[in-house]
Amino acid sequence: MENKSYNFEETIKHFMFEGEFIEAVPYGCGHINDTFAAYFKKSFTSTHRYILQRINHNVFKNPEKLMENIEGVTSHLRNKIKDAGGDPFRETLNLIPVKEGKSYYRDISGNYWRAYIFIENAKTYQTVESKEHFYNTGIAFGNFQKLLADYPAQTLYETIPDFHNTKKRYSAFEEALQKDVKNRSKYVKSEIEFVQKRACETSALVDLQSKGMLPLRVTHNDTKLNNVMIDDKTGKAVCVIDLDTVMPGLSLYDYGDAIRFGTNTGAEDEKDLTKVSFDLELFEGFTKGFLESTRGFLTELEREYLPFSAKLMTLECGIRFLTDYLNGDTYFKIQREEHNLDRCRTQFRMVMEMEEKFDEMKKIVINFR
Ligand code: ADP
Ligand code: GN1
Ligand code: MG
Repeated sequence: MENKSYNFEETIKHFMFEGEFIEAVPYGCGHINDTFAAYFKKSFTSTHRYILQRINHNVFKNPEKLMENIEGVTSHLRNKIKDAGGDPFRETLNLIPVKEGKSYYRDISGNYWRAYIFIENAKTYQTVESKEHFYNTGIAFGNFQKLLADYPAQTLYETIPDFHNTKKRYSAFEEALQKDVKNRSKYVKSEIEFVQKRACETSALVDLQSKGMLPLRVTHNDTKLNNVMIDDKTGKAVCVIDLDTVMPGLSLYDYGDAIRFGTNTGAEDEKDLTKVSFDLELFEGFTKGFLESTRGFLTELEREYLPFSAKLMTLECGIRFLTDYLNGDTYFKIQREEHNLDRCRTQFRMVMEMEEKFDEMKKIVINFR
């Protein structure tokens, strides 16, 4: 996390937190928002914590509308969870109200803050621990779509328009390449060629959607492994978090992006590409969970495109990292020079392996019919 100093004392005064504020420490490893664990003292012996987040308003241009989405979606999920006899304080995010009556606080510097109940006795993972772990993640993301299937999608604000429009992501890459503001294109000739060779594939899903062949659903759109909290005791998924990009989208975006991140045997930013490979066993685990929890509503064409979506979402993410590298690292947080380039290279390695194993991926999906 960037070394920014915030006036936490002032910010926390506006939320209906319980107890006496102790400190806020950076938490998690997202690339966009700033997340903190805020600790409070209730008595001499007990402390508790909340999640406190600064919304990145360079990325999310309208935080007020974004928060309306989150309020609507979490309250819908809460009702469904209650009806099913689940725990509404643990199985979905719960916003802490702000004293002025809103769900967020805007500080004098223009930063937007929100807070959530901290889901304890559960955690997120940066890499998959076992096939079972990824199977449970598949269930969680499939279930998330199922619970939101009757949500009025037209009321959702598009927090980042065309977020998974891979065709437009490709155009943004071409524009960055043409401008080449940092004069970096000369260092990435093979990566550029890699993307250009696959240009014609980038429009496949958006074209099917615009022809009405793939249905728009309420989707999460950022289905990284670390956006699912796993219960420490049971190993089962407790809660899908990070709801900033919940928007109308394709089911395939959620499936594909989860496969992109979770089936990588290395880290997303691994420099040593010999550690990066596409794990077909894990692919099978997630696919099983996702197909089990979406049974009954996924269409035949959606199922058919699952393997392709995994490859496309991986290519898209690599294109985004490469674009940001060419633009001078203005979007994703970086911790080192060439961080975006390292990330881009892992994605392209994964794309290559998925291309090699494409027939096996297809067989696995067909097996779960
Ligand atoms: P980002 O957009 O930066 O990825 P997230 O909303 O995913 O931010 O939060 C970052 C990390 O904080 C998560 O990976 C998770 O470990 C933790 N986290 C987020 N919300 C909660 C919560 N309500 N309870 C416990 N941990 C949380
Ligand atoms: C960002 O915020 P985080 O780290 O969960 C990005 C995703 C990318 C991901 C790559 C709003 O997700 O789209 O897939 O990085 N989120 C946004 O790691 O752009
Ligand atoms: Mg996250």
